[in-house]
Amino acid sequence: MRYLTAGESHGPQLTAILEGVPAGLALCAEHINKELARRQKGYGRGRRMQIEKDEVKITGGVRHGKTLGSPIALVVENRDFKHWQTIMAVEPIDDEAEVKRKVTRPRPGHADLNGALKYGHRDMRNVLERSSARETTVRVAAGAVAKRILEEVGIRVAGHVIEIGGVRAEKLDYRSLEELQAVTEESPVRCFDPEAGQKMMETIDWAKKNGDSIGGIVEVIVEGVPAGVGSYVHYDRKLDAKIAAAIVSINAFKGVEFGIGFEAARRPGSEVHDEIIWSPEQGFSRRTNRAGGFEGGVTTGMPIVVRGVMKPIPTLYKPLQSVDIETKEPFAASIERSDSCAVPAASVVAEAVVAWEVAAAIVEQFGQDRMDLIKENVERARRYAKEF
Ligand code: EPS
Repeated sequence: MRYLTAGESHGPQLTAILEGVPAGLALCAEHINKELARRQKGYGRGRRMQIEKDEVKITGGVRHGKTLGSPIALVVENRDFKHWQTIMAVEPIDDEAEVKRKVTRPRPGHADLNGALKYGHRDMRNVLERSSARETTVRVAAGAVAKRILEEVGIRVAGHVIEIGGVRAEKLDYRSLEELQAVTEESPVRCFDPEAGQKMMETIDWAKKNGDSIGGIVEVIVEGVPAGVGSYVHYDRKLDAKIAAAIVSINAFKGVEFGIGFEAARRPGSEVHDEIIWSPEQGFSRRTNRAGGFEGGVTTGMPIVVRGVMKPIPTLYKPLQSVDIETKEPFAASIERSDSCAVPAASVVAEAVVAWEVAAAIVEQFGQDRMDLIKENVERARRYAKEF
C-alpha cells in the first residue's frame, strides 16, 4: 500500500490517492470524517481552524460502502480558499499588485528558504503553501482508511500527548487502551493526566500571551499486532524503521523513540531487554515491553509503543531575525496568525501515520488483495504463534 497527497494550504482542495487498499473493506465518509474532526481540535490552535470544517469526499475506489481494490481518491476542500482565489489562482493573473506581492522573507525554522533554493522560487509562497501542516489533513484521511483495515483484524491504535512545553504527564495508570482513548478524547490537550493537562494549557496560554510557540511529545500505542510482522532480513522492510520514518515525516517532528527509547543508552542490558515467558493461554510473550513491540525490525506481539517529538511551530508572533532574499536586509520575522501549539492535533496525525505503516505491513504479509483472506491469514498466524 502507498499513498500520495497533493494540494496547497490555501488552494482549492487537498487530495490523497491510496493504492493497494484491499477489496471488500467496509468504508464510508463517516469513518474518515470522525478522524478529521479529531485532528481539528486541541487547545492552542489558531484562527484557521475556525474557518475550516474538514469533510472528505470519496471520489474513487469505493462502491456501495465497500472498497473495490482500485485506487481510492479522497478530497478535502479548503474553505479558506474563498479568501485566496487570486493569490492561489491556477491560471495566470493580471492583477499587478498581487503579482508583485511576493513572500521574500523566510521564517526561521520553516522550509521557506531551503525550499526556495531547491526549486528556484523567488516567491516563497510557492514553498510555504505546500510545506504547511495543512497537508496532514489528508494524511489523517489516509490513516482513517488504514485504521479500518486494522479494526477488521483486531488491531487497535491510540495516540495521546505525554509532554507539552516541558510539562510531563506523570499519572499514566490507564488499565486499557479503551480507557486511555476515552479519557484523552475529552481532554483539550489529549492528555490522560488531568493535572498535567491543566498545566499544559496554562503553558500554552503563556506562550500565546508572549507571542511564542511550544512543542511536546506524543505517544502512539498499537495493540493486537501478531508477532513476526516486518523484517529482520531487509533494511527497507523493517517495520520499526518505516514507522520511525513516518513519524519524522510529520511537519515539525524532530525525533522518535520506541519503548524506553533513548533511556536504553543509560541502562545495562539486563535492564533493557525483555525476558521471554510462555503460558498455554498466551503462548510466547515478554515480561516487560521496554523494546516497544519490536526486536530486529519484527513485531514481538507486545504492544507497539512509539513516541515522537514535535518542535515548537516556527511561525511566531514574537519576531526572530531573518534576511530578505531580495534586499538581503535583515528583518524581524513576524506573522498575522498561527497556532501557538499543535501538539494535541499532531498526536492524531501520529496515530494516522503509524496506522498506515502497520496496515501496509499487515496487507503485504497476509494477502494483499482481499480483506476476507487477510482476516483469515491473520487469524491463522495468531493461532500458529500460540501453538508454536
Ligand atoms: C500552518 C499555518 C496555519 C495553520 C495550518 C498550518 O495556517 P494559516 O497559515 O492558514 O493560518 O492553521 O494548519 C492547518 C491549516 C491545519 O489544517 O492544520 C503552517 O504554516 O504549517
